[in-house]
Amino acid sequence: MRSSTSGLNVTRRGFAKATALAGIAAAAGTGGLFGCAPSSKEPSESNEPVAREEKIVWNHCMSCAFSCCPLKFHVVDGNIAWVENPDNGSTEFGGNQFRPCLRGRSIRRWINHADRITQPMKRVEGTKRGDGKFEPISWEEAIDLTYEKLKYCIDTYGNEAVSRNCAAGPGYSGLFGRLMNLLGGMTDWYGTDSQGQGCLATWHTVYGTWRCDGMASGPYASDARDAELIVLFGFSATLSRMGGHGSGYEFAVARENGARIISIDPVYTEDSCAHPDEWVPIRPHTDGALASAICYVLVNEGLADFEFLRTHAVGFDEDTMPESAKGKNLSYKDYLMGTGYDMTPKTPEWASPITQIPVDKIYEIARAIGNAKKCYIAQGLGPQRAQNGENLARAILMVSIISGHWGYTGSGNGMYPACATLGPNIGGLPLGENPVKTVLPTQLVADAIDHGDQLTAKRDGLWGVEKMGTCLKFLMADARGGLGSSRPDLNYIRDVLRDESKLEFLVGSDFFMTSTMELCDLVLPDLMPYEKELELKGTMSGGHMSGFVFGQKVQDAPDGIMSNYDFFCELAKKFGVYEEFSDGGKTWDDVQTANYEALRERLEYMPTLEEGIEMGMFWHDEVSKNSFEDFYNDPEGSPLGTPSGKIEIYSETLAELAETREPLDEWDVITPVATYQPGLGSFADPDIEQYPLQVISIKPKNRYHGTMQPNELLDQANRHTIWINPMDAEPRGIANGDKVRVFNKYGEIQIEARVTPRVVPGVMSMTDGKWRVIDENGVDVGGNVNTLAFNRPSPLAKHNCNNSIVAQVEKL
Ligand SMILES: Nc1nc2c(c(=O)[nH]1)N[C@H]1C(S)=C(S)[C@@H](COP(=O)(O)OP(=O)(O)OC[C@H]3O[C@@H](n4cnc5c(=O)[nH]c(N)nc54)[C@H](O)[C@@H]3O)O[C@H]1N2
Ligand SMILES: Nc1nc2c(c(=O)[nH]1)N[C@H]1C(S)=C(S)[C@@H](COP(=O)(O)OP(=O)(O)OC[C@H]3O[C@@H](n4cnc5c(=O)[nH]c(N)nc54)[C@H](O)[C@@H]3O)O[C@H]1N2
Ligand code: SF4
Ligand SMILES: [Mo]
Repeated sequence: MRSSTSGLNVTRRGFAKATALAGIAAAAGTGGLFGCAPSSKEPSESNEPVAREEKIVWNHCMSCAFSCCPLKFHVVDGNIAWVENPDNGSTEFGGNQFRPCLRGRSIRRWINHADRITQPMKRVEGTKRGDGKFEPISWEEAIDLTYEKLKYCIDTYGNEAVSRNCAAGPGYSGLFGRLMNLLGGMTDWYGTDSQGQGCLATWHTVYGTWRCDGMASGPYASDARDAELIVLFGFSATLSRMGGHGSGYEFAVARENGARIISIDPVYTEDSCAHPDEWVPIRPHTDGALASAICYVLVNEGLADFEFLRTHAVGFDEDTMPESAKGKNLSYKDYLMGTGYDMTPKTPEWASPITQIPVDKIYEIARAIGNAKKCYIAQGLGPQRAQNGENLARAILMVSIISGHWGYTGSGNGMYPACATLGPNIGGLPLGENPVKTVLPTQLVADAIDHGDQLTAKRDGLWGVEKMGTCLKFLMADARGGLGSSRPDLNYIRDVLRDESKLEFLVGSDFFMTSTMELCDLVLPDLMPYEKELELKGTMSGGHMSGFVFGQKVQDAPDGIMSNYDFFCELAKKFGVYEEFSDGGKTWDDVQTANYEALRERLEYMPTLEEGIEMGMFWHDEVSKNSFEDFYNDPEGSPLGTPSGKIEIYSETLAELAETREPLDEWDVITPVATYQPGLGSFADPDIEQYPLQVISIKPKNRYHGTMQPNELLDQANRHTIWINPMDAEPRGIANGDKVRVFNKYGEIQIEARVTPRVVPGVMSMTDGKWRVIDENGVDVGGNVNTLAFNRPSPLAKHNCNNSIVAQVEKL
């Protein structure tokens, strides 16, 4: 049973009844259903339907970080009855409307789910992390326990032994970091699970610096509207940006405007179906070979933009090589033509057996790109989430650069389309200075627990220090999944966490007992945005449409939940730093209000907070402009941030890193130009003999990774299956709907098979994020793909290689 603090008890039946009554009232034409009419408190003496109070409350869908669609909640007598999409914008084809997808529209099934955790839960003494045995404790006990453990770890092991886990929770606000910085700091991390390798690629090619959105700062997808040709490498926008203001829709508009759309993906995704010009099936991890061959044809046939390469880039050919590398056949042209590096010309004939794309098709794509006046080239984040991800992402960038379809409005820069936004997160309080200098790549958190004292800058990519001085002993996993479902090699992580001699304390905060929460010592329930008085959030879109939601409390939270902010305030009191932590006693609403005022100073056209609340949401059309356009128009006057100020096709920094980094083995390859590297976990992995199929993942339609899994209706609508090509299924006797075991040396999952030609032979595809269920044999019968992935990080970014999996499949 779920109860609200207003004293209204809502069972599921009662809830359905209230909704039905609202329906009757509406049908009977009873006034006051919309717009806060007073509810009838008197029992009705006649058979007249009882009017219920119905009002519309704006908030946003927190499901996918790349959209945050505005939602109009219809609230009847204090409870969500249904969700409507906003009606602002234009319904004409080519116009934009914020249209939430199925997850947003059915969000009440998640918000109101009976499995919400409503009390702090402590792991039962004598059980191990992951055993799933918890007992409820009071908030006082939870605060005391966290205080004791954190203080003990700081006093005993030092601040460097404390950290937080990175992952995707859109509600994350950095509060633990702020508290820790007041207490002497903690080990921080860089990167994301989304685009670590890609960010390194753009850093060393176009930015000259680390940008957390390094891949996602390409032009909007709406730039593609007047493109002649759109080439997408592993970008399933229709799946991963499902809102009406998303890239999927923008590509549909471009298609209707006459663009030819080529989708290069091992999976026949919704994008390939929706824009049926062309699906070019590719073997995973081989985009580097395809991209090199495209560039080879562009150069060989005179279709490259040689003038642009001369004025805007270094390292294309000998003439534009930096002094340090002249005369050594180290230019990109040398790599392509086979006069340097591996001395192999990167012809389509060379790339075809690697990529499994026919030779003629590669020539045809290259010529189409080379001859197009306006070509929008973009890559998704799936391809770079691989062991050879940095080089692969850079190679795709090269297609844009070499063809000259880079930097102007209408080109895609070969990057991930940016999201127009008015400020994605209104933010919390400033983090402050962190006295601890150790910064880990996100991927290495489990390693830092297991053997942090052996991690180094040279081998493991630490920032700030040459070597870490300790293992991690205290970890905060607030508003994040990560360790239990989203990081590679979940069995390794679980083993590390179950050994209590390693991590002393793991605190998590979430709405449900997720796979990550199950591994915690203490689980703290949190308020959802719909239960906070004020929830300010910018939408993000793949197009040019920017919105801002002035979210209001939709309904009361289940009894007993304390917000994350209030929890950290209480913890700060224990440590005697409350005043500093809360910036003089600010409430969360105060913080949000102050941050909004700061945003308004930057964006003067935004309404006042009061006006915004009245409106529910505000939006405007951003002018599409390629973020590199100034450099494109004037490379000398507006140089890039790279050491040379130009596009670095050859990077001296990478050449140096190739010399100074300690590779783990011969698979850890860093090269100064973008080269094709086969990569572990690909068809070139020696393990392929034993585990002959590659496994990659796509984004689930019914979840945001693991978020929203408890919405059973959506779970049924989008069953959790693994896609297998008939050529692989038939010899194994696997038919559609069969239960299969998928296994390799890292673990085993059990899952339903979907036999379909929508995935290339030799590859299986499934969705990420599913919560694990470990049976008595250690098999993940929940079916999380990361049970099969390896823990080893990529060569340069030292990030997660979730798509680098080889495995075998058998019918159960
Ligand atoms: N429905 C839904 N939408 C989401 C999310 C969600 O969980 N659910 N998550 C959000 C998040 S956090 C992110 S980061 C974005 C990511 O958004 P995207 O980058 O669009 O999605 P990915 O699933 O990372 O990968 C995209 C595609 O890469 C393909 N792919 C995999 N390996 C290769 C390869 O080697 N070569 C080529 N050419 N293609 C390959 C996959 O088949 C997939 O179609 O999505 C966001 N949107
Ligand atoms: N194999 C494979 N692995 C992948 C990927 C892949 O494509 N394939 N994709 C990767 C990508 S792109 C990403 S971003 C990661 C995502 O990795 P995760 O972060 O693990 O994603 P979620 O499962 O959505 O977990 C986020 C959790 O935060 C909680 N949360 C959200 N908001 C709040 C809040 O306000 N307060 C609190 N307390 N909790 C909140 C949600 O309920 C949810 O349980 O996974 C990565 N892992
Ligand atoms: S596209 Fe993403 S943010 Fe928008 S409604 Fe769907 S899940 Fe929610
Ligand atoms: Mo992501």
